[in-house]
Amino acid sequence: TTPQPPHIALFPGAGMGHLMPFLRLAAMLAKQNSIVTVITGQPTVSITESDHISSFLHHNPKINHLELQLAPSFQQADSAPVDPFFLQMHYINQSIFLLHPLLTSSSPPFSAIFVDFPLVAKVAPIAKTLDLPIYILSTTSVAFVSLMAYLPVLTSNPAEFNKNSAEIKIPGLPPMAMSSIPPVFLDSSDLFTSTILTNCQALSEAKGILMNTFEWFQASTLAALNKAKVIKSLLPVLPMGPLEPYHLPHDDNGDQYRSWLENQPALSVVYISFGNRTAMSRDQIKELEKGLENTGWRFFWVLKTSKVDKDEQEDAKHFLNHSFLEKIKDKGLIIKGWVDQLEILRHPAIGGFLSHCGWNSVMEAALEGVPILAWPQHGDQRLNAQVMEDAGLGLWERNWDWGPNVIVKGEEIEKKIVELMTDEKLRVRVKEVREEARKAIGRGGSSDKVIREVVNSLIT
Ligand code: BUP
Repeated sequence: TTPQPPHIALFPGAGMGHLMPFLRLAAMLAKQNSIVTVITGQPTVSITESDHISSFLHHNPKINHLELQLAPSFQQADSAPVDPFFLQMHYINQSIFLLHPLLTSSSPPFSAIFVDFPLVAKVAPIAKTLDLPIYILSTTSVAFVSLMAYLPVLTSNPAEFNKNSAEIKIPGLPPMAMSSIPPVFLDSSDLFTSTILTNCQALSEAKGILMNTFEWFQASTLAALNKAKVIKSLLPVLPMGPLEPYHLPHDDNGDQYRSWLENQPALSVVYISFGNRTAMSRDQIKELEKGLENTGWRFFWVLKTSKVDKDEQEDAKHFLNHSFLEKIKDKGLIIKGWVDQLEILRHPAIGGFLSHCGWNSVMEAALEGVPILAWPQHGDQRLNAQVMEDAGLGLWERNWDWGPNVIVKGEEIEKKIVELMTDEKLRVRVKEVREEARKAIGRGGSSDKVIREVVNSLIT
């Protein structure tokens, strides 16, 4: 009999930072002749997610889509006190009984399911009854995965893991500064923390953790995990990134910034984005304005002023100082709303990236060879910033913080941007990072081999 291509289900949780890597992997698998079905919780939290899913499916007609319809009582109330993206993960988990019928009604039958970490504990028993291998697709760094995997041990030892600890020690890894650990990890009843703890218990149900990273970038942490130094029973951690970007045709929305970028000299522009769910305070926006006004460098700033795009106010000008807008009109562009980040990072005018260090952003900067100035905020971002700095992809000013009580001054921002844009040694090193990233995903590279091995193991 001729071998049958595997049919793989991909099941992301909530937020663009989760959706993008799943769709990237979906497109890569489809190119390698797998049959691919993407499962999404509906309705999504943000308009950006639903628009992006539609456009992706429209341009990838071979990829199938199944919707897990969340019960109306689980759909988001407007004034949810908890982060709406975490809440959505919770609602998807609450509605997971709908997954079994979705999986069994599909033809040809599924060969495997690749699932987001926050969903694994609920999906694993269903996959087991169907005899489906399950893999986790991680959306963060290996460092943060190690921390999550070790969290049950940490929380069971409050004498060493408390707010007065200076650092934590995970076997096989360099110590981690307590300031880089999300403070909510000290509270096991917090929704984010309890979700992680619950899903850690199901880690051994999966066959492996697929990582959007490459061997060269995080070699020592990968080795520590895979040699079972961190957690004895941990499953294989499989670096298969940077996940390859797919191309969606332009929509007209981007015409303004595309023509602006075309008119900027090479390596003259700092690209500024803190991700899709990070709203900056008005006071911090003022300081960033001052810093940008004084650097002399050109800039492209993607401005967010609310967590969920539905709540965004129309006009960026509303938030910015009128005199600032006048002064910078020849050298700066401010966009409110979604941009094609990867296309921007790839543009020859871009010389640096002021970033929150969401993991996808770090991998995209590595792939395009753009040095980062890290300004992490919460969650995995400080550990990601550390990994990024250790790999030589950029700079991180550890004193910079976010939040109601900390405002980073304009002069400091100005100084660091100048450093980022003029550090020639860094630029050389970042080219090397880019070469290594491309080698990893090129034919026969370390990441390419991993993805082929996983797919081959699913062919029947
Ligand atoms: Br914002 C923004 N365009 O305008 P991270 C983001 N992205 O293409 P985190 C755009 O979204 P979240 C925009 O390239 C990356 O692939 C970006 O993921 C893309 O951030 C993804 O960098 C964002 O991992 O997610 O914090 O995980 O943006 O939802 O906060």
